[in-house]
Amino acid sequence: MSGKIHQTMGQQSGRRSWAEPWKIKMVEPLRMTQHEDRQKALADAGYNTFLLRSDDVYIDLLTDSGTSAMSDRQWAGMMLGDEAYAGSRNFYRLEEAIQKYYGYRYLVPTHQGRGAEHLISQAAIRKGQFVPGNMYFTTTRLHQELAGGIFVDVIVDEAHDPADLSPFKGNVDLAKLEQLIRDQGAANIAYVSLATTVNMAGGQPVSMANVKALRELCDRHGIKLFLDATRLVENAWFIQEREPGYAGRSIAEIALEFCSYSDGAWSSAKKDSLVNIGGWLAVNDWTLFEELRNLVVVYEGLHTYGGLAGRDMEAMAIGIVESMQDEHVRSRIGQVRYLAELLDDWRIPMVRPVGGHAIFLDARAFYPHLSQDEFPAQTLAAELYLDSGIRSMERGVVSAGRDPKTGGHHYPKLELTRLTIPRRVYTQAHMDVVAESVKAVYEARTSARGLKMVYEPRYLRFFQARFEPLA
Ligand code: PLI
Repeated sequence: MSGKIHQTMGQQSGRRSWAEPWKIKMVEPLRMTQHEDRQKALADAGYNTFLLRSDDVYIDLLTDSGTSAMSDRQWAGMMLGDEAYAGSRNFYRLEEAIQKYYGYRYLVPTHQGRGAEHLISQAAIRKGQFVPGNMYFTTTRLHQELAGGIFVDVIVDEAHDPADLSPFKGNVDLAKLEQLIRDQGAANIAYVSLATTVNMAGGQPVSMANVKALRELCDRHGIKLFLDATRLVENAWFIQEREPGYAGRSIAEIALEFCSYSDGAWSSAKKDSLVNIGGWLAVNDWTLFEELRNLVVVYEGLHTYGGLAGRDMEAMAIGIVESMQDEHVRSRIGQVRYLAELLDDWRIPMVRPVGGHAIFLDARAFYPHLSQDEFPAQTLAAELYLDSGIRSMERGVVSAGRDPKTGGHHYPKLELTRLTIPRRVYTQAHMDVVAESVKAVYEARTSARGLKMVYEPRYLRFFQARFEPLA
């Protein structure tokens, strides 16, 4: 699985390919399907890729969450699970890994990322307070709103433009944040919520200069800064690649420095940390930790397991170490870029620069004849599945949900379909098949008719909404 990218992956001259720093020890057969099978499966699923059975999927690019392949060391670690109710040795191993690689003092494990989001939102938001963040994420914003907070997007404008080539499109616009503080008063800001590589913007990174400046701004106003560290490792890679002064620093060093500017973080370990389940919350302040430790026993489990088995914590501790190795991140992002280069050859519209975990196809550019009320990104995900059995997901108006005040749709500028690459799972040949299917769907773009929503759940509607094709 060598890559054709060499210049962009740091080689100086001549063709020197990169390859994954692992080999395959166990395989899982894939089922290929026929067009008629897929037509039926898609209709049964209400044209929502989340409602497909995975047995009906060929290449699964729904998400990189919990879908990565664990290493032999992680599987061996699973056998070392200490399933004691309290004080499992695996908790202490995980605590050590968090302290070493993320630098925070106190750890609260949770069953996954949204468990951690729930706890931090309940502990740190008072009803009516504002929560500025660098673009919303679905579960993050929902937990902030359920705790009575009001999310305010303070990301740089470039993030909303899929064609803008700025290197750090995940940055906070400090002027927007200052304005919010001036308008509402620092006491009415719960905390700043900073995502590392911004998922909904296309996996765009935050620069070290930006988080440093943010720290200073927060200190001036006495405001806390918490990270969503779910894809911090990928963010560190972009800093190493793009930010002056960081080319010679390791991913682990960069990640640790990044965290040092924050008061704490939460994470879905199902992404960067290479596990199928798990999450955490870690802070430096003892009083806040006490409150979180109080809440975790109500909603997740005892503070030394947080809804996880001992074996899950062991796999996570090992996954954290593996995720911070430069060669791992290089091949992970290299594979995403390999796919991007193939798509580029055919001028497929997508978010640029390409982010760390996925290709985000620009569904507006695919289907300029469809309005956002006809769900272009949902349509594109359906068309891709019909063409080849590849599963992607919508990241547009359906994911954005409704404004809790007005009840109307949020209409995000970005209307995207995400091809998310699980870590250490698919080969370069799979990427070739994906690219060819995207090309076929792009070539048939003028015949796409759009969808109407016929069932809408109350929360996080993109997971369970149902659609029908427009006549
Ligand atoms: O899916 P969870 O509950 O482990 O994590 C929630 C979550 C929090 N932050 C960020 C940036 C995420 O991307 C995230 C989950 N993302 C999913 C499931 C995804 O498909 O992107």
